[in-house]
Formats: sequence, C-alpha cells, structure tokens
Amino acid sequence: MDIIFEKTKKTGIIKLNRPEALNALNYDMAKKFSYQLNEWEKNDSIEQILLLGEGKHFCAGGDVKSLSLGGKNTNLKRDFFFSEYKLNYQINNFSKPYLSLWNGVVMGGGIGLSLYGNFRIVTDTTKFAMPETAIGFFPDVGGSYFLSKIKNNYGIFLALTGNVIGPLEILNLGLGTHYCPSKETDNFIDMYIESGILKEFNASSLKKENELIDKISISKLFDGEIKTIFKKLKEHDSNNAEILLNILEKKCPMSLAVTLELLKKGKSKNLKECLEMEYKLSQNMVNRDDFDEGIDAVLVSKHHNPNWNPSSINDIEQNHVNKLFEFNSKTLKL
Ligand code: QUE
Repeated sequence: MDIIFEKTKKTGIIKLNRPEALNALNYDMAKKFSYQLNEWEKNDSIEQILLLGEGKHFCAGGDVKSLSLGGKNTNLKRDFFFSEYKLNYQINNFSKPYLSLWNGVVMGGGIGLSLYGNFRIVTDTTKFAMPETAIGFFPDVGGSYFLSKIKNNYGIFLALTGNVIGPLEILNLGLGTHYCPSKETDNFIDMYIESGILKEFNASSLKKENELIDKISISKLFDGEIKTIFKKLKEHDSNNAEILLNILEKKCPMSLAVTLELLKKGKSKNLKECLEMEYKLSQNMVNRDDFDEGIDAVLVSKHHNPNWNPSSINDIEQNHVNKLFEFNSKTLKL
C-alpha cells in the first residue's frame, strides 16, 4: 500500500508509504488521499488529521518520474496534476485541524499536501525546497501563491534556485508553524492524538545553516526580469553571487523565465486562482522536451547534465513565455 489510512481515537492518520521513493506522491495516492479526506470531513468521530511520511522523510514531491516514463501519449500527465492541485485546495478548505510532521525532505508536492493545513511541525532534519526548475518544470502546488507572498524577494530566490532551507529559516518564513526536536517527535504525536494539544519546544538552539543568504542582497539581486537577475549576479563581483550564478546556469532556462512570470502573476491572486493558473501552465510544461530531459538527468539516468532547449536564458523570448500560460483544454475549476 502506497498510502495508509488509520483511525486512532479521534485522529485520522494518513501515512505516505513509499519510503524507497522518498514518499513521492503518485496519482493513485492522490486519489485515495482525496477520497479519505472527504470521508473524514463528514465523519463526526474524526476530530483532527495527522499526516506523516514513512521512514526518515516526509515527501520529495510529485512522482514525476512515473509521469515522464509514462511517455507522451498518456492522460496521466493531465490527470495527475488535476488531482494533485484539487487535493491541495481540498486540504485548504478542510474544516478540521490538520497537522503534518515535516521530517527530513519536504519538497514540491509534499509542500502542497501540508502547507494549506493548520500546523507544520519542523524537526532538526527538515529540509525544505521547491526544486522544480532543475527538471524543466516550475514551483507548483500553489508555489505561485505562497512564494510570491514572501518578503524581500526571498520566495523568488527559493523558486529560481531551488535552494534548500533548514528548520530555522522554515520557521522564520512562517512556512513551518512549530518546532519539535527529532527525538521528541513520537511523544509529540502521542500527545496530539491523545489530547489535540501541541507540545511546545524552545527553538532557540536552532542555528542558521545557510550562510550564502543575506537578505539585503537577495532582495536587490532577485528583482526584475530573469535576464536582469543574471546580469546583476554577474556584475556583483562577490563569491556568493558567483555561486548563485553557477546554480542558476544549471537550471532549465525556460523554467526560470516561466517561474519568474508565474510569481509575478501569483502575487495578486488567491490560492484558487493560483492553482488554476498553474494547472494550465503544467499542461504546457509537461509536454515540452525539457521536462523529460530534466527528469532523465536528475531522476532516471542521473547524469545531471541536461541538454535544455533553449539552452540559454539569452535565447528566451517573452512571447514564448506568455504562450505557455495560455491553454484551454480541460480547465481546472475549483
Ligand atoms: C526536482 C523535483 C523533484 C526531484 C528533484 C528535483 C521532484 C521529485 C523528486 C523525487 C526524488 C526522489 C524520488 C522520487 C522523486 O525529485 O519533484 O520518486 O525517489 O518528486 O531536482 O521537482
């Protein structure tokens, strides 16, 4: 079973159970998740939800490998994203307390399963990222909603670079809601199930582990058009700017351009509007060769040397970017 549902006292427990794939969410899991959540919404003997990942990690994202390996002539690329974003919005509208335990890797699709609930528990091992520009895709599951609303262009930075952040930054950005030391998570969960109470821990021991980031330069450097951002990084003449430039130069150029446009559009939209926009965009992006190329490079052959097309940010035209936002086959209506 890829996903396990059980009821303990008044808590509905959902466990993502593909530890060998870092609990990546596939179509089947998304459908079952949605069905069960709907059942528990109506069931008065369920008072709260607990979402867990089996093993050391919470969830690495959507199971994009299966989408790419499914080939071109499949409805899976359509149906998967349709169900995934519908589920994200269902969680947003869910009426009972909903808590996720963010152990280890928390990326992409995993964020969409937890961010719109009430509580995200950060532990010592939590690693948070929206890494989709590495695979020819874009930060979805409401990335255009929550990343565009983070101050000082920090969300733009996270979206473009796929930079991993740890417990302290996750809490400071308000992405996580509570801290629980790793060795205390079993007790924390027992108490939540027993009483619905969230045990409080002092997070003052947490250290900032990402010295690359200083907010002032991020807010200045990650401002403007994508070509402008590259130019600013080139001209900045600092070690950190050079590291960031090297990171961005490995990402899919079209993904970078699309992501920046997406966050710009998302800034004034609500979650529903953002997910609907992302669904249209997803259907254009998954049918570009860069998507298969990126997934092969990162997750299948793992050669980490994708051949992007266009291969450089200089070859991206804004009208091609704009076209990727225009699509009308099966619109996501929430
Ligand atoms: C970008 C991504 C994903 C990624 C790596 C990226 C992603 C995803 C996974 C992933 C990781 C391990 C697995 C798995 C999937 O990695 O979305 O099945 O075992 O799901 O750079 O967007």
